[in-house]
Amino acid sequence: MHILPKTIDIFCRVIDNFGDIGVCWRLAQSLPTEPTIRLWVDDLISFNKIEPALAPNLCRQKLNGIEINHWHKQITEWQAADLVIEAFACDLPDAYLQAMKGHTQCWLNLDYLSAEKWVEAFHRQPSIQANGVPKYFFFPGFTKKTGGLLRLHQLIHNEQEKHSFLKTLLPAEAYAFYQTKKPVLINLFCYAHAPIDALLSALPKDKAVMIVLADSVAPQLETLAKTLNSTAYIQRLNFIVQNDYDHLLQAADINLVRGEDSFVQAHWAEKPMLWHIYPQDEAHHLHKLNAWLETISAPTWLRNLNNLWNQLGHTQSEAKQRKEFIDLFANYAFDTTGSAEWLSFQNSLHKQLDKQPSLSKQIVDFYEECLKKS
Ligand code: TRH
Repeated sequence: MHILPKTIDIFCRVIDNFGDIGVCWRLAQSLPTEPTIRLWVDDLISFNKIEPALAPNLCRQKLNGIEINHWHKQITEWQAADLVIEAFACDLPDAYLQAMKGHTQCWLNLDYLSAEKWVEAFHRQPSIQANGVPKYFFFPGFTKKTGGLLRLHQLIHNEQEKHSFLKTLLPAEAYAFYQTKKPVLINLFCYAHAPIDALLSALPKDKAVMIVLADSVAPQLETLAKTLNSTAYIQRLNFIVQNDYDHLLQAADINLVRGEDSFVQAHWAEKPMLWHIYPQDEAHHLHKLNAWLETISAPTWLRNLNNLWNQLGHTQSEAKQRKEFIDLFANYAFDTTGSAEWLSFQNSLHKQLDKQPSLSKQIVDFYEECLKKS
């Protein structure tokens, strides 16, 4: 029998894009339902993009059992929770830090995901804070010595469910194309510098392909497709609800994902995936990318594909590298033998990750440990 906190506060500051709120919203919904969970978010407009049921003008509202609060500077009175999750070192208000004294049993800084080795040594380490409450580093990750991953459950179980989901997601004309041509469905989510021209050039001429993407992603796609005489069916969608995006990950044949949250969730979809990682100074993101590829024991072709997907658009890429990407993607995503190998790799990776307790379970277990220590 677990001892659960009575109250959990999750603090989220939106830096840019949708990953910060994407992770926090997913985490809030994946924790046990018994405690009162309050999610404090400084930017409800971004939140509303991934969850349109949320009213961005309300200071407080309840959604899916979670109390959502607009976190702003004018709040002076705080009641601290038993378990406090500070997402990505977002700096809690001074008055809240004071309210934590003698009340909060467990305070976690939930860090960004990285498969780099050093993470294991820092995971669960305390750092003493001025208010006397120990704060622990909590790192999500792919190995036993990390906090695990946010878990996406099976949402689409069979062809019929896939079709009924796509029927509601896609405009009628696009769904008719999907039904009749049975295209390879690519879910495309990447940053602006992705080598879209190379992607289009890798698509087969003898197979139908459909690319589904959100309105703001790869704005040059249609123009490039015209220039390259691509026959791919391109369907743009308004930014969709996070839950629909999760379904799309499982309905697609290939997931091209980015950031942190879509990247993690794509692992559970068991489909060929490429990661377009958030670019960082001094190309640190490439270390992170390769740390992930090393951790999951990716075969060489997959390491090359991911590295090329991230680097081609960035530099004045050489024709040789472009050709390498095009050949690799064409072979492994579309050729029968190659795609079977990729699928089988993702299946085994899924099995391996499935053995690891989820991030939310590890957080709740850690709370119990904190109680024992106090
Ligand atoms: O939006 P991102 O690029 O966020 C990134 C990462 O968090 C990165 O680590 C961080 O440093 C940077 O922002 C500032 O990509 P990510 O993490 O995949 O988050 C996107 C979220 O949006 C995810 O929860 C899925 C969701 N989503 C929708 O709900 N609807 C959509 O149509 C799409 C395309 C995504």
